[in-house]
Amino acid sequence: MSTSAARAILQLLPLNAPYAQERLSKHFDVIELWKEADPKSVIAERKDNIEVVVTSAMTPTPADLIDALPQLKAICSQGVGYDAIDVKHAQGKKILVSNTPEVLNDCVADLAFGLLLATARKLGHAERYVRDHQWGTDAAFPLGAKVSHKRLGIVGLGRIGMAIAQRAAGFDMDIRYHNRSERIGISYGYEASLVDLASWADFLIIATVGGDSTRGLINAEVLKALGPNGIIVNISRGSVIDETAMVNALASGELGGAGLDVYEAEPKVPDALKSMDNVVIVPHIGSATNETRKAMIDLVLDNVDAYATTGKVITPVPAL
Ligand code: 8YV
Repeated sequence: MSTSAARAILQLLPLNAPYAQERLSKHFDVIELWKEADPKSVIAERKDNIEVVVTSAMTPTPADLIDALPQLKAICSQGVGYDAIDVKHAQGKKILVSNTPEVLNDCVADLAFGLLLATARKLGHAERYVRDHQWGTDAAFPLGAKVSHKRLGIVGLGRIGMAIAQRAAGFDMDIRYHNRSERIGISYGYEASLVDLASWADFLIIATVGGDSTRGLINAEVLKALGPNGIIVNISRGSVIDETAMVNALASGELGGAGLDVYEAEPKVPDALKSMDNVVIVPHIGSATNETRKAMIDLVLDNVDAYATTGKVITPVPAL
């Protein structure tokens, strides 16, 4: 680590691309904080040079870190979600914050549909049934639920929500959505009441932002309205669903099934979910494809380059 007075970048996590470090060090002296034995003293020593922080959607970037960096001008994050970054605090100090929207829409929407199909058609359970040598035994495999031509409710009709709706149209599904406000010019039906949407829907896919504004949005009442044949899919943030209420509803049969990519306290997954056959659980892999992760990393690097050369970022997080 160089102690020069060069413009420095504080990188909180590795960017898994062989060319990333070379691109970052084009404009900045790169501090690879995850390699440091004593990160706090490194920050104290270099605080007057650090202009940029590189972080990710799942890497905490709190106000006290932001306050420890008096020269900080930009926070460039890998990921579309920014609930782990104190964006309001940063923006209050005129610090730019960028994320990586759009480039992951397809893969996250594909996984949402994969989880819906896997849960409705019991793919995880069926896989275990064959691997556990039950096929051909007396234990008949239970029937699943049809997906095509069913009613899909989307909670959070943003970029990823729209990509999910596009896929649902391919399955001839009826689509309605709930947002904080109705979107103009959208052909899908708007439900101002989340409970009404859940009562109407066969399946509910959660594609909202995370953070305080949506914490516990999907509560026991909404889950009850979705019902014993209903299936919930979550590819946004675990905090959006009241996880205890969901586990109880699944255990009592009040809720039919769940396909989950995100959890309240990742990587911790409630043990109760692990023994349920009507639940599909995967480890936050929404954007985890070679193509999409490369595109996300490239957009982080493009944002850093843009800041270094123009003082602006390409994909700023909206003002909160
Ligand atoms: C993570 C995500 O970035 O983009 C988001 O908001 O949650 C994911 O794409 C990814 O899992 C890396 O942490």
